[in-house]
Amino acid sequence: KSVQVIGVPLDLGVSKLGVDMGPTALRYAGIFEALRYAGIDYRDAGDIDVLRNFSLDPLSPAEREQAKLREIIRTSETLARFTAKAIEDGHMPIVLGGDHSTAIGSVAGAAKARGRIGLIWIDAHPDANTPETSPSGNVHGMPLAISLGHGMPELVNCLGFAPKVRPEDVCIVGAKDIDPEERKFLTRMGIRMFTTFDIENRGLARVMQEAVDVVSRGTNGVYVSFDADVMDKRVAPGTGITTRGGLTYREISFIMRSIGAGVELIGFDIIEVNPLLDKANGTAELCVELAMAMLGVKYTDYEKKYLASN
Ligand code: DIR
Ligand code: MN
Ligand code: MN
Ligand code: MN
Repeated sequence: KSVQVIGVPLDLGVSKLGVDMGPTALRYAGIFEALRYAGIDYRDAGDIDVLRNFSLDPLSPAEREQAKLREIIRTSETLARFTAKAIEDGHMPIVLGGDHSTAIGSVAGAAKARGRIGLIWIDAHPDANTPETSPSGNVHGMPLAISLGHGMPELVNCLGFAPKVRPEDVCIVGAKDIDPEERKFLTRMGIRMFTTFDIENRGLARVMQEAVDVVSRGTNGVYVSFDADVMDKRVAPGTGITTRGGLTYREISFIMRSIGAGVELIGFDIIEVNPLLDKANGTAELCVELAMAMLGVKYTDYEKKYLASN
Protein backbone atom coordinates (compact mmCIF):
# COMPACT_ATOMS: atom_id res chain seq x y z
CA LYS A 1 0.00 0.00 0.00
CA SER A 2 1.36 3.44 -0.81
CA VAL A 3 0.62 6.78 0.77
CA GLN A 4 0.08 10.20 -0.76
CA VAL A 5 0.72 13.13 1.55
CA ILE A 6 -0.80 16.54 0.89
CA GLY A 7 -0.47 19.71 2.95
CA VAL A 8 -3.32 22.17 3.43
CA PRO A 9 -1.91 25.38 4.99
CA LEU A 10 -5.37 26.67 5.78
CA ASP A 11 -6.09 28.92 8.76
CA LEU A 12 -9.14 30.78 7.44
CA GLY A 13 -11.53 28.71 9.54
CA VAL A 14 -10.07 29.84 12.89
CA SER A 15 -9.32 33.10 14.61
CA LYS A 16 -5.76 32.24 15.76
CA LEU A 17 -2.78 32.33 13.40
CA GLY A 18 -0.33 29.46 13.11
CA VAL A 19 -2.22 26.31 12.01
CA ASP A 20 -1.30 27.21 8.44
CA MET A 21 2.19 26.04 9.45
CA GLY A 22 0.91 22.59 10.41
CA PRO A 23 2.05 20.91 7.18
CA THR A 24 5.56 22.34 7.53
CA ALA A 25 5.73 21.29 11.19
CA LEU A 26 4.66 17.73 10.35
CA ARG A 27 7.16 17.42 7.52
CA TYR A 28 9.91 18.83 9.77
CA ALA A 29 8.84 16.38 12.49
CA GLY A 30 9.85 13.57 10.17
CA ILE A 31 6.70 12.11 8.67
CA PHE A 32 8.66 10.92 5.63
CA GLU A 33 11.49 9.45 7.72
CA ALA A 34 8.81 7.55 9.62
CA LEU A 35 7.22 6.20 6.45
CA ARG A 36 10.64 5.21 5.15
CA TYR A 37 11.43 3.48 8.45
CA ALA A 38 8.20 1.51 8.06
CA GLY A 39 9.00 0.57 4.48
CA ILE A 40 5.85 2.28 3.24
CA ASP A 41 5.95 3.72 -0.25
CA TYR A 42 4.99 7.42 -0.31
CA ARG A 43 4.73 10.53 -2.42
CA ASP A 44 4.71 14.12 -1.17
CA ALA A 45 2.17 16.03 -3.28
CA GLY A 46 3.25 19.33 -1.70
CA ASP A 47 0.90 21.95 -0.31
CA ILE A 48 -2.31 23.31 -1.80
CA ASP A 49 -2.05 27.06 -2.49
CA VAL A 50 -4.20 28.87 0.04
CA LEU A 51 -4.68 32.62 0.59
CA ARG A 52 -2.79 33.81 3.64
CA ASN A 53 -5.00 35.09 6.44
CA PHE A 54 -3.06 38.34 6.85
CA SER A 55 -3.43 39.14 3.14
CA LEU A 56 -7.09 39.84 3.92
CA ASP A 57 -6.26 42.48 6.55
CA PRO A 58 -6.90 45.46 4.25
CA LEU A 59 -10.50 44.31 3.66
CA SER A 60 -13.50 45.40 5.70
CA PRO A 61 -14.78 42.83 8.21
CA ALA A 62 -17.69 41.89 5.96
CA GLU A 63 -15.48 41.57 2.87
CA ARG A 64 -12.99 39.53 4.88
CA GLU A 65 -15.65 37.01 5.96
CA GLN A 66 -16.77 36.69 2.34
CA ALA A 67 -13.23 36.23 1.08
CA LYS A 68 -12.49 33.61 3.75
CA LEU A 69 -15.58 31.61 2.86
CA ARG A 70 -14.83 31.81 -0.86
CA GLU A 71 -11.28 30.56 -0.24
CA ILE A 72 -12.42 27.72 2.03
CA ILE A 73 -14.86 26.64 -0.71
CA ARG A 74 -12.10 26.72 -3.35
CA THR A 75 -9.61 24.88 -1.13
CA SER A 76 -12.19 22.23 -0.23
CA GLU A 77 -12.91 21.51 -3.89
CA THR A 78 -9.20 21.23 -4.71
CA LEU A 79 -8.47 18.96 -1.75
CA ALA A 80 -11.56 16.85 -2.45
CA ARG A 81 -10.46 16.20 -6.02
CA PHE A 82 -6.94 15.31 -4.89
CA THR A 83 -8.20 12.96 -2.18
CA ALA A 84 -10.67 11.21 -4.47
CA LYS A 85 -8.03 10.74 -7.16
CA ALA A 86 -5.46 9.37 -4.71
CA ILE A 87 -7.96 6.78 -3.43
CA GLU A 88 -9.19 5.85 -6.91
CA ASP A 89 -5.54 5.29 -7.94
CA GLY A 90 -5.12 2.88 -5.04
CA HIS A 91 -3.26 5.15 -2.59
CA MET A 92 -3.97 6.17 0.96
CA PRO A 93 -4.24 9.96 1.40
CA ILE A 94 -2.70 11.54 4.49
CA VAL A 95 -3.88 15.13 4.76
CA LEU A 96 -1.79 17.57 6.80
CA GLY A 97 -3.94 20.48 8.06
CA GLY A 98 -4.64 23.22 8.50
CA ASP A 99 -7.60 24.07 10.65
CA HIS A 100 -10.45 21.58 10.73
CA SER A 101 -12.32 23.10 7.80
CA THR A 102 -9.72 21.04 5.89
CA ALA A 103 -11.86 17.96 6.56
CA ILE A 104 -14.72 19.31 4.42
CA GLY A 105 -12.63 18.52 1.34
CA SER A 106 -10.91 15.33 2.48
CA VAL A 107 -14.14 13.67 3.63
CA ALA A 108 -15.83 14.76 0.38
CA GLY A 109 -13.04 13.15 -1.63
CA ALA A 110 -13.16 9.92 0.35
CA ALA A 111 -16.94 9.73 -0.11
CA LYS A 112 -16.63 10.46 -3.83
CA ALA A 113 -14.14 7.63 -4.27
CA ARG A 114 -15.69 5.02 -1.98
CA GLY A 115 -19.41 5.82 -1.75
CA ARG A 116 -20.66 4.82 1.66
CA ILE A 117 -17.82 5.52 4.12
CA GLY A 118 -17.43 5.32 7.87
CA LEU A 119 -16.01 8.39 9.62
CA ILE A 120 -14.21 8.58 12.96
CA TRP A 121 -13.92 12.11 14.35
CA ILE A 122 -11.21 12.27 17.03
CA ASP A 123 -11.55 15.69 18.61
CA ALA A 124 -12.21 17.50 21.90
CA HIS A 125 -15.05 19.14 19.93
CA PRO A 126 -17.71 17.53 17.73
CA ASP A 127 -17.39 20.29 15.09
CA ALA A 128 -21.09 19.93 14.44
CA ASN A 129 -22.12 23.58 14.48
CA THR A 130 -23.95 25.38 11.69
CA PRO A 131 -23.87 29.15 11.10
CA GLU A 132 -27.12 29.31 13.12
CA THR A 133 -25.75 27.47 16.17
CA SER A 134 -22.06 28.48 16.16
CA PRO A 135 -20.99 30.59 19.14
CA SER A 136 -17.82 31.71 17.31
CA GLY A 137 -18.77 31.81 13.63
CA ASN A 138 -15.55 29.88 12.90
CA VAL A 139 -15.86 27.32 10.10
CA HIS A 140 -13.50 24.88 11.88
CA GLY A 141 -16.36 24.26 14.33
CA MET A 142 -18.66 23.14 11.46
CA PRO A 143 -17.04 20.47 9.22
CA LEU A 144 -18.79 17.43 10.71
CA ALA A 145 -22.22 19.08 10.32
CA ILE A 146 -21.25 20.02 6.76
CA SER A 147 -20.22 16.43 5.94
CA LEU A 148 -23.61 15.31 7.29
CA GLY A 149 -25.32 17.76 4.91
CA HIS A 150 -25.98 20.72 7.23
CA GLY A 151 -24.55 24.23 6.93
CA MET A 152 -23.47 26.64 4.20
CA PRO A 153 -24.79 25.17 0.90
CA GLU A 154 -21.56 25.93 -1.02
CA LEU A 155 -19.61 23.78 1.45
CA VAL A 156 -22.28 21.12 1.95
CA ASN A 157 -22.32 20.65 -1.85
CA CYS A 158 -18.55 20.26 -2.22
CA LEU A 159 -17.94 18.10 -5.36
CA GLY A 160 -21.63 18.45 -6.18
CA PHE A 161 -23.23 15.90 -3.86
CA ALA A 162 -24.49 15.74 -0.29
CA PRO A 163 -24.43 14.41 2.32
CA LYS A 164 -20.97 12.81 2.38
CA VAL A 165 -21.70 10.44 5.27
CA ARG A 166 -24.75 8.92 6.90
CA PRO A 167 -25.28 9.70 10.58
CA GLU A 168 -25.24 5.99 11.48
CA ASP A 169 -21.74 5.63 9.98
CA VAL A 170 -20.16 8.39 12.09
CA CYS A 171 -18.50 8.16 15.46
CA ILE A 172 -16.97 10.93 17.60
CA VAL A 173 -14.21 9.95 20.04
CA GLY A 174 -12.72 12.08 22.83
CA ALA A 175 -15.18 14.98 22.80
CA LYS A 176 -15.49 17.02 25.96
CA ASP A 177 -16.29 20.63 25.04
CA ILE A 178 -19.66 20.54 23.32
CA ASP A 179 -21.80 23.59 22.58
CA PRO A 180 -25.44 23.28 23.74
CA GLU A 181 -27.02 23.67 20.30
CA GLU A 182 -24.42 21.39 18.80
CA ARG A 183 -25.35 18.69 21.30
CA LYS A 184 -29.01 18.99 20.32
CA PHE A 185 -28.07 18.62 16.66
CA LEU A 186 -26.02 15.48 17.37
CA THR A 187 -28.83 13.96 19.40
CA ARG A 188 -31.35 14.76 16.68
CA MET A 189 -29.09 13.16 14.05
CA GLY A 190 -28.45 10.11 16.25
CA ILE A 191 -24.65 10.46 16.05
CA ARG A 192 -22.66 8.09 18.26
CA MET A 193 -20.37 10.12 20.50
CA PHE A 194 -17.86 8.82 23.07
CA THR A 195 -16.86 11.67 25.36
CA THR A 196 -13.95 11.67 27.78
CA PHE A 197 -16.56 10.87 30.44
CA ASP A 198 -17.64 7.75 28.52
CA ILE A 199 -13.99 6.70 28.21
CA GLU A 200 -13.58 6.93 32.00
CA ASN A 201 -16.93 5.37 32.64
CA ARG A 202 -16.88 2.42 30.25
CA GLY A 203 -13.20 1.90 29.59
CA LEU A 204 -11.37 2.78 26.40
CA ALA A 205 -11.12 -0.77 25.05
CA ARG A 206 -14.90 -1.20 25.07
CA VAL A 207 -15.44 2.26 23.63
CA MET A 208 -13.06 1.59 20.74
CA GLN A 209 -14.60 -1.81 20.04
CA GLU A 210 -17.97 -0.14 19.65
CA ALA A 211 -16.57 2.79 17.66
CA VAL A 212 -14.91 0.43 15.19
CA ASP A 213 -18.16 -1.55 14.85
CA VAL A 214 -20.26 1.57 14.24
CA VAL A 215 -18.09 2.92 11.42
CA SER A 216 -17.36 -0.44 9.80
CA ARG A 217 -20.85 -1.92 9.54
CA GLY A 218 -22.16 -1.53 5.99
CA THR A 219 -19.40 0.83 4.85
CA ASN A 220 -16.69 0.58 2.19
CA GLY A 221 -13.85 1.61 4.49
CA VAL A 222 -13.26 4.23 7.12
CA TYR A 223 -11.85 7.76 6.99
CA VAL A 224 -10.36 9.29 10.16
CA SER A 225 -10.19 12.99 10.99
CA PHE A 226 -7.84 13.64 13.90
CA ASP A 227 -7.78 17.03 15.65
CA ALA A 228 -4.66 17.37 17.83
CA ASP A 229 -6.65 19.36 20.40
CA VAL A 230 -8.19 16.09 21.65
CA MET A 231 -5.01 15.53 23.65
CA ASP A 232 -4.32 17.06 27.04
CA LYS A 233 -2.45 20.36 26.90
CA ARG A 234 0.55 18.85 28.68
CA VAL A 235 0.74 16.11 26.05
CA ALA A 236 0.16 18.35 23.04
CA PRO A 237 0.58 22.09 23.65
CA GLY A 238 0.98 22.87 19.94
CA THR A 239 -2.65 23.24 18.93
CA GLY A 240 -5.25 26.02 18.76
CA ILE A 241 -7.49 25.38 21.73
CA THR A 242 -5.68 23.58 24.54
CA THR A 243 -7.64 22.50 27.57
CA ARG A 244 -7.25 20.59 30.76
CA GLY A 245 -8.60 17.04 30.82
CA GLY A 246 -7.75 16.00 27.29
CA LEU A 247 -6.59 12.52 26.34
CA THR A 248 -3.35 11.15 27.73
CA TYR A 249 -0.49 9.81 25.64
CA ARG A 250 -1.48 6.23 26.38
CA GLU A 251 -5.14 6.87 25.58
CA ILE A 252 -4.52 8.49 22.21
CA SER A 253 -1.92 5.82 21.35
CA PHE A 254 -4.43 3.11 22.19
CA ILE A 255 -7.11 4.80 20.07
CA MET A 256 -4.84 4.96 17.03
CA ARG A 257 -3.69 1.36 17.40
CA SER A 258 -7.29 0.15 17.78
CA ILE A 259 -8.29 1.98 14.61
CA GLY A 260 -5.29 0.62 12.72
CA ALA A 261 -6.07 -2.92 13.78
CA GLY A 262 -9.85 -2.67 13.55
CA VAL A 263 -10.92 -0.85 10.39
CA GLU A 264 -10.27 -0.83 6.68
CA LEU A 265 -8.51 2.54 6.65
CA ILE A 266 -9.12 4.75 3.60
CA GLY A 267 -7.01 7.69 4.76
CA PHE A 268 -6.79 10.32 7.47
CA ASP A 269 -6.29 13.98 8.40
CA ILE A 270 -3.87 15.38 10.98
CA ILE A 271 -5.49 18.65 11.96
CA GLU A 272 -4.74 21.83 13.90
CA VAL A 273 -1.07 21.31 14.67
CA ASN A 274 0.16 24.82 15.53
CA PRO A 275 3.96 25.09 15.84
CA LEU A 276 3.71 28.70 17.10
CA LEU A 277 2.13 27.42 20.30
CA ASP A 278 4.26 24.28 20.56
CA LYS A 279 7.33 23.30 22.54
CA ALA A 280 10.15 22.44 20.12
CA ASN A 281 7.73 20.87 17.61
CA GLY A 282 6.88 18.07 20.05
CA THR A 283 3.19 18.03 19.12
CA ALA A 284 3.96 17.48 15.44
CA GLU A 285 6.43 14.71 16.37
CA LEU A 286 3.78 13.04 18.49
CA CYS A 287 1.28 13.30 15.62
CA VAL A 288 3.75 11.56 13.31
CA GLU A 289 4.05 8.74 15.84
CA LEU A 290 0.24 8.52 16.08
CA ALA A 291 -0.13 8.48 12.31
CA MET A 292 2.24 5.53 12.20
CA ALA A 293 0.25 3.79 14.94
CA MET A 294 -2.84 4.08 12.76
CA LEU A 295 -0.82 2.50 9.94
CA GLY A 296 0.00 -0.37 12.28
CA VAL A 297 3.62 0.64 12.85
CA LYS A 298 5.18 1.22 16.26
CA TYR A 299 7.27 4.39 16.00
CA THR A 300 7.78 5.68 19.53
CA ASP A 301 10.86 7.29 21.08
CA TYR A 302 12.30 3.80 21.40
CA GLU A 303 12.30 3.19 17.64
CA LYS A 304 13.47 6.72 16.89
CA LYS A 305 16.35 6.63 19.36
CA TYR A 306 17.55 3.05 19.06
CA LEU A 307 16.18 1.40 15.97
CA ALA A 308 15.61 3.99 13.26
CA SER A 309 18.91 5.75 13.94
CA ASN A 310 21.00 2.64 13.22
C1 DIR B 1 -16.32 25.70 19.11
C2 DIR B 1 -14.84 25.34 19.13
N1 DIR B 1 -17.17 24.54 19.29
C3 DIR B 1 -16.71 26.44 17.83
N2 DIR B 1 -14.52 24.30 18.21
C4 DIR B 1 -13.28 23.79 18.03
O1 DIR B 1 -16.10 27.46 17.54
O2 DIR B 1 -17.60 26.00 17.12
N3 DIR B 1 -13.08 22.75 17.29
N4 DIR B 1 -12.22 24.29 18.61
O3 DIR B 1 -11.94 22.06 17.11
MN1 MN C 1 -11.86 19.99 15.23
MN1 MN D 1 -11.14 20.45 18.38
MN1 MN E 1 -10.72 22.86 15.69
